[in-house]
Amino acid sequence: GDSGATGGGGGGGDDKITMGFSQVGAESGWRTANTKSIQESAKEAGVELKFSDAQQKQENQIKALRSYIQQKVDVIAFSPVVVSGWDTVLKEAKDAKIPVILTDRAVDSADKTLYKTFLGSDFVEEGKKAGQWLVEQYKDSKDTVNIVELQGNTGAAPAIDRKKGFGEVIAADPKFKIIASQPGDFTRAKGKEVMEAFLKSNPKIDVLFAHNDDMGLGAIEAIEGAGKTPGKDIKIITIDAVHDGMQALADGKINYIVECSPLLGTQLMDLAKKVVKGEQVPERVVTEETTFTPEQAKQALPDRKY
Ligand code: GYE
Repeated sequence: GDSGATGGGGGGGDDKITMGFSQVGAESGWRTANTKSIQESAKEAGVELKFSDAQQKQENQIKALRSYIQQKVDVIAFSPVVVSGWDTVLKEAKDAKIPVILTDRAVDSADKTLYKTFLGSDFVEEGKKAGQWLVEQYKDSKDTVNIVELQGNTGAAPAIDRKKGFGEVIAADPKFKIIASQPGDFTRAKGKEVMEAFLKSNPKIDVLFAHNDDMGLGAIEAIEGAGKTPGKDIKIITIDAVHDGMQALADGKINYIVECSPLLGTQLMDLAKKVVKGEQVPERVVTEETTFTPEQAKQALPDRKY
């Protein structure tokens, strides 16, 4: 490599840069689409990608980051499984002069110089949109609305922020009660398992708020298994809008989906090239997203890319 003024690494020659990317895992349809987007965009952008899957374990991510530092990649990007506990390894990257880009999920490090930028969605806003739909749905009713919540993996930015945004909006009316809230780790299997437990201990559940489509899809199996009709007996709101979620929405089993885009690859490669050149980048890049009703899901499904 001839990195010279481009700093950092010993990755390829000429303009070719090497990126080390540590992915959370393969826990959901969202994650699969995100991985594909990053791999395809790297190819298109001529970025040499070293990719590793941490299977939702922070220790695996830290190991991957250390190995990228050792290999002297030009830039590191990663989607942190939880928000806390990154300062030491981020400091190591900084000392090695390797720029870091947070992708999709944030860290809670007080020292903002440990990374160059954070590209991803506004998860608080997503939670708020979910809450706003609910408030609108029940605006003419005075009865208590019993809500159960399936959270993402404990300590993850989207789990913390979606819970916060949703909670803030529904707090405006005391008729909304979250009667149970547990992590379902963003997976279908855990979503099903936790929903089964919710159904056993709570005879009257009106609404399920699941932090992603996959947990909602698992919960649908649990609800059907308990002899109830998802979307009718229990209203379901999820976040992501991946294909299987959109199909369930079109089929009336989910009532509302807040979109969270996994297609971050192109923007990530653009940012990577800039930070490697030492150019200024915004410290926060927020993805643009929408919401879907069943009718809108039917319209959108044929053209959805994931
Ligand atoms: O919503 C979920 C995935 O971090 C935004 O992680 C991402 C979330 C996404 O497992 O499906």
